Amino acid sequence: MLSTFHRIFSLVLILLSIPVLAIAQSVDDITPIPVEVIKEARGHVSINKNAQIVFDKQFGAQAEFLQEMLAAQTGLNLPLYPNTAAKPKASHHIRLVFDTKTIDKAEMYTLTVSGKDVTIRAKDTGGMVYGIQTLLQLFPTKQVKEVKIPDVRIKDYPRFGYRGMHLDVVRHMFPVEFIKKYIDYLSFHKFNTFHWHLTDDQGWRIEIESYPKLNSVGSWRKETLIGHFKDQPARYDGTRYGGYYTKDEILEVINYASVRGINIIPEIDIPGHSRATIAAYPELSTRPDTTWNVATTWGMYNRQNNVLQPNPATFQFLETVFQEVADLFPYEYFHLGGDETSKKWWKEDSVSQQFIKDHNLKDEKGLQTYFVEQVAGYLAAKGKKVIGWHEILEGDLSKSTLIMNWGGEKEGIAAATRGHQVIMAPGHPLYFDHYQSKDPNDSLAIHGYNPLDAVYNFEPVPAALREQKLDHYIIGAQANLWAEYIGSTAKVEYMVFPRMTALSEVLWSPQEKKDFTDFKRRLRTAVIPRYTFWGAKYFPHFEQWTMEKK
Ligand code: TNX
Repeated sequence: MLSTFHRIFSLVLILLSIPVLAIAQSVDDITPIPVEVIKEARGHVSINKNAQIVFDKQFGAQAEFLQEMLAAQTGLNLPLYPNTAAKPKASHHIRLVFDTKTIDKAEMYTLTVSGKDVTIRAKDTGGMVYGIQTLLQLFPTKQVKEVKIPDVRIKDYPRFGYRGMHLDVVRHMFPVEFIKKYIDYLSFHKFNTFHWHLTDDQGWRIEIESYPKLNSVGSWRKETLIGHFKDQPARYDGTRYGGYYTKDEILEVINYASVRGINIIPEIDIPGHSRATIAAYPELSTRPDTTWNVATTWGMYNRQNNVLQPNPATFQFLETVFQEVADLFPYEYFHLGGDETSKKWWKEDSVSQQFIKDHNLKDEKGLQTYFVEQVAGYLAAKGKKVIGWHEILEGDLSKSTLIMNWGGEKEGIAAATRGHQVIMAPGHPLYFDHYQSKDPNDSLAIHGYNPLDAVYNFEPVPAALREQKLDHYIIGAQANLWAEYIGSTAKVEYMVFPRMTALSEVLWSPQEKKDFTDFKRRLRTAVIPRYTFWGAKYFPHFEQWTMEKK
């Protein structure tokens, strides 16, 4: 006879044992879908607290990353051992292997679950991180004592070398903790680039030592517009708004991103979008005697003066500031903006007109190119290459400049035909600040309609370029998130999820493996549970709102 105590005791044991052994998530749910998955019908590898993470020295930081992520996701806290060190015998391992022999592409990884081990092979940080992200997708998002991962062999690498997400931190600023979270979101989705839009008319968001008024004046605006910028009459909230990231905070983000395989492209937007700059230093404007305010509304183009004047003080400023920022960021590329430079203010300014004559420039477009070339020169002195929005092609530009095209196919084709590498970031469908539904009650967005299927079906390489064998000029694509109408981190998530997940598959997976129906299945079964696990908001009505739905 069992005593009551024993009965209760065994009941407790049964209850406790429910989460002890969890079945792995299905390999069929991995998103973005991998290049090759070979399921082996044989067995499985059990990962429990006795398993070890064994890493080659190149991947020490990624081993810690895996340890941390796995512990947060499942409660399994596995010990770490460098491959060279003596270690206690363990029955199972997760091995992070540096391998330049079998891994023959950049950012590639293989993931093998077989025998007693899970093995990830890569030859660069990106590849290892993506292998880890895939592995983490095979674990459940709940506390477990042990997971059985079925034997499998995965071989995976990206379709495009540039896979970016942008974030505007000017119109609204987001805390450093959220910037890190955003980087985690990028890394999960196997993106490799975070484009950080740091300056604009409505504020400077990066600490600058050489020109301190950029922060004391330029980082703050008196108030912020309420509602859409076209609403009449315009209404303002009456609350001072602003701030900037210190250099220490930026370094913290750079370190965080580097462990996770993410490069950062900082953007300082010139020679337009410079209202915050001229508010701090009016001598750099076409009306040096004016007291400018940092912009409090949106959509300044041709409506309010926001351009730099070509004068010696301005070029001194640009050289000093761009070089100061270049010293902070360890990457190859630097974004100098160049979008929406209104020619109107230069036309009205005698100093600018004289400068155009003195330098034998054709017109205001030539002046814009002059600015770009000057800054490109300052950055070249620091070993950097430049990226600019496609409008910088209005003039004749050196071929090493990378073009970020927010126009359509036409602009992309024009840039590639002129021999520039191009990142496609067309307003339709890759502006995630545009609506994802036509529901009049949907949360306020700028305009436009970019539902999930438009993003998923987007093809970065225009057919015309493929026919002319110029497709290699398209190095990838990026979605942009302008923050005029994005006042909270929850709204950022709402606007990017699930569209960013769709873009990740456009950029990572082989074209022939894409399947929107299966993608939506994976969204429902595996990705949305991730958003929930992260505590992230997302747009839930993506089935209902499609390109057909007018
Ligand atoms: C145009 S696209 C801009 C941004 C705005 C955005 C709103 C581009 C390079 N410039 O300054 O925020 O439209 O969608």
